[in-house]
Amino acid sequence: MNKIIHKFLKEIDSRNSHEPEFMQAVKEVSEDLIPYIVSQKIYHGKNILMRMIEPERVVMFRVNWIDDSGEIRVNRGYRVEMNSAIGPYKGGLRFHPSVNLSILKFLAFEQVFKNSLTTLPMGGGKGGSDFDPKNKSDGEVMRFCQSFMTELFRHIGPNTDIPAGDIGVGGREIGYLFGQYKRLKNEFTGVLTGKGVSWGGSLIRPEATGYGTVYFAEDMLNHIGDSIQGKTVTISGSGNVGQYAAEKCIQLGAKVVTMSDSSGYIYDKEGIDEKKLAYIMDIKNNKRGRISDYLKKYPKAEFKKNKNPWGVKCDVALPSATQNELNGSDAKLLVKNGCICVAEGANMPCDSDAIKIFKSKKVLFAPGKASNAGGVAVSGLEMAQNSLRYSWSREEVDEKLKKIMIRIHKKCLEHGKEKDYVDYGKGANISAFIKVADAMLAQGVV
Ligand code: NDP
Ligand code: 2IT
Repeated sequence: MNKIIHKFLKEIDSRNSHEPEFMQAVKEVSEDLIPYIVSQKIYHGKNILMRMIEPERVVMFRVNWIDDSGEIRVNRGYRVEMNSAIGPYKGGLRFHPSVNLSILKFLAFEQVFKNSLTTLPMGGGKGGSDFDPKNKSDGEVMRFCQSFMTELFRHIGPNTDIPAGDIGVGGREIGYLFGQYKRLKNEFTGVLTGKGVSWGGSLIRPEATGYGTVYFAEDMLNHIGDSIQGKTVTISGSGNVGQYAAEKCIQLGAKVVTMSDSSGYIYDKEGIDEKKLAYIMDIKNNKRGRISDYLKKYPKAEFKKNKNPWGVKCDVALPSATQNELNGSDAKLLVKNGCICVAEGANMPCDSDAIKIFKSKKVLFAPGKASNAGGVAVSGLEMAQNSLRYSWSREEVDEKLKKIMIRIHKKCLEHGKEKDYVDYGKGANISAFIKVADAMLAQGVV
């Protein structure tokens, strides 16, 4: 079996060797899927995984815009349309200086599997730009978004490709992008998700990824007869996912002791309560400040510059910032300090060494495509509400989100259950694969 996997990855590598993040994601999925495919007559010999790895379409384009000093700036825009077997392309847009094709292909590839797990009819895609929204005025962000959409609009549509937010793209950016799409097309449609509630957005969409991640951690803990109540939790990131993961942990009676951003982490040993979290939300969302500003109001907390929080003792860890932010040494430290559960809020935050360590030590480990699927699931619910020209209440959406997370957990058990451990990664990969592969086979070689 190892030989077959090795040969397959060698072929993929010869085409994509300059894309390390994409290769990392492909390797992780292939190691679970190839043994399964080989064992199933309907999938074996159809080159089905090879077809899933090649994006259906990639669009790259120039984005010119003018900054506040009158200077002309040039950025690069992308949309990776990975797979449309089970629905229109769906996935976020990331604005961050690190964005390149490798990162967007890994994200689009993961999105195909994640969207399949949600049980909703959504294919997978991802896009973005190397534009850095940090330290830009609202006017600069607006002009960039308008220029970005002036090219992107011809490739997307409510039945073709429906982008949403990701790192650096929140409610403000979605507003500017939607405004420009509407103007260009003269159409008010659900072409983006994460919209404002008064103009077609869904209640709970901002909360959904973070809440869903905590619901999934709770599902894993419940499965072993435990719960998150009373647990100490470390969280990385303090953006959309980190903030609402913290909020749900607090609501469920857990103690959140860390949050971070790219400059370091804060450790509050007394716990970040609702009032303190509201202060963090104000710093990050309104003032667009740094996590270290937390100490201005809560000086008893500590700020560790340029460090990640994985050395802090915890029961549950929720990495919710970015890819490869938790490596093998971090995983060893977490295990040594008694961590029993890791649920990825971010996409691929744990590198492959870290995942191996969690599995070998039987730590409950949820891959992002399962645990952070609540965000795109509520995006799917936003699309449904837009089609119905109707909106559901907070309670209704939250109830649907909880049920979807429980269903994803069950799907992971179906193919990931081992003697005394659940391999959630394997369970997620196989369950997600089956739905997409069956649709691809039914639709022929296209
Ligand atoms: P935000 O932009 O709202 O927040 C990102 C957070 O992560 C910030 O605190 C940011 O710090 C930190 N961060 C970003 N890049 C780095 C880096 N290279 N090193 C250290 N810290 C970093 O993004 P989201 O919260 O939306 O996204 C976080 C993760 O969750 C991403 O992996 C994203 O793909 C994933 N995700 C998001 C979903 C969503 O619905 N938004 C859905 C599913 C997954 P700073 O402010 O200093 O940059
Ligand atoms: O990674 C993700 O799932 C997202 N950024 C959300 C995608 C979406 O379409 O809501």
